[in-house]
Amino acid sequence: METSLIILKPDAVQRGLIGRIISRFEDKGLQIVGAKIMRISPELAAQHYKDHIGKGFYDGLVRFMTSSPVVVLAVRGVGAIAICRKLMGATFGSKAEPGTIRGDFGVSNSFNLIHGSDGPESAERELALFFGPGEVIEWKRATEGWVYDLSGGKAE
Ligand code: IDP
Ligand code: MG
Repeated sequence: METSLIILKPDAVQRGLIGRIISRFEDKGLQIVGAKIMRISPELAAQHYKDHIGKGFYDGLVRFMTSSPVVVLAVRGVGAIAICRKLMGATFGSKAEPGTIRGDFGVSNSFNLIHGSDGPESAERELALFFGPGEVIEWKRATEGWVYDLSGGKAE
């Protein structure tokens, strides 16, 4: 099982898309194991986006991410990190395919609704930035055996 750090960005929250976006992950069969609404501080935004420091869009990105509340999620499943990125679609709303979150709900390249970890190391780093001890909950889904084929002893 993998866990991805997902952020519903300020535009998603302001536009009333929280429920519809979370539904994309639930509909797919992924499990929500952490969730909260919060305001990102400039310091946290800088840590989260440290790889983008110095890029032309960086200052605007930090202003955007700190401008209004976000919803952060920990989303779990087999291969969840790559599955979440696929559900999100390409970075720019103008390019993202229909059927993806960015493709269906937005047109902007900077206000692109959602963040998702891009690999196992960044997921681990980002989850630790946004969730404290005990905030990611281990819970057993009653439907697990219908989401995954567990007959072989592991989730298929
Ligand atoms: P990702 O969110 O798809 O992983 P990254 O390249 O990691 O994309 O960029 C982080 C965020 O920075 C993007 O989601 C977007 O909000 C913003 N961003 C990236 N490139 C640009 C750009 O060229 N113009 C404006 N904003 C950008
Ligand atoms: Mg990225």
